[in-house]
Amino acid sequence: MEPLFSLEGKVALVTGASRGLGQGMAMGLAKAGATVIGAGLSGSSDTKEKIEALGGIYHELTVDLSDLDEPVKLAKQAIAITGRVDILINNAGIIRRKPAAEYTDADWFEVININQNAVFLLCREIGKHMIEKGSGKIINIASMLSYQGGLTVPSYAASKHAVAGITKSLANEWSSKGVNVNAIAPGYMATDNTAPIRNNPDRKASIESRIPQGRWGTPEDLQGAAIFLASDASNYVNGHVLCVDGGWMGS
Ligand code: GCO
Ligand code: CA
Repeated sequence: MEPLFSLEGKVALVTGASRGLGQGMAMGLAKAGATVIGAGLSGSSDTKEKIEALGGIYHELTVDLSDLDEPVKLAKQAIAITGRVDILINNAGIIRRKPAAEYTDADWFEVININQNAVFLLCREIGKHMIEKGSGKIINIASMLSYQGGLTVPSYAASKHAVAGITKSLANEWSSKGVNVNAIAPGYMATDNTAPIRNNPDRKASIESRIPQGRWGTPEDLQGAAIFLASDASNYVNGHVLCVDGGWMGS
């Protein structure tokens, strides 16, 4: 592999790595040579098998990021495994689909806690460690709803706008300290998150008709962007939100 993109010798912490986009990005980083620490809810996951089948090294940590004591603990546990974390992908996220007037307090706060508050706390904890060693790559997972309001997903849209804000504000502070903070904004991806809208024929057709590539994205579609933003190839890229969306944002 072109050395600029190599992650040989690097250690990556990926949240929500047990399936979907997190699993796809974890596999991408492993293919580029990184040791991956995947954090997720307890339960079955085939990420370890998949990464080991690629010849990669994978460590699994169990975490429930709805508990805001967990990010600090997770950061400590992850750093303890090899003594370092060079790459952080804040991917774990949830969504609640309901008209705003029917939202419960939990529909608001649980999404904000996982998608926004836990993201900041993990950035802070791992960021401190990266600042100390003078280098690091943080990749936050944003969304098309970092730009748009979406339909009946108000806490998700708010949290994803916040992810873009966290990314830009930390980039302003940490770019001079060797820590690159960027985000990936996936487009409409065929994962659990979008199953309800893919199961609604009208919504599915209207989304597909707006995607210039004419298809839903897959976890593999994020691998190139993740490797780029995790590697030396992006050393002069800071505070950027990279849309990987088959053209959605321009359409
Ligand atoms: C929606 C979708 C989005 C996607 C994705 C878009 O209802 O508009 O579910 O929320 O999940 O984040 O990038
Ligand atoms: Ca607690």
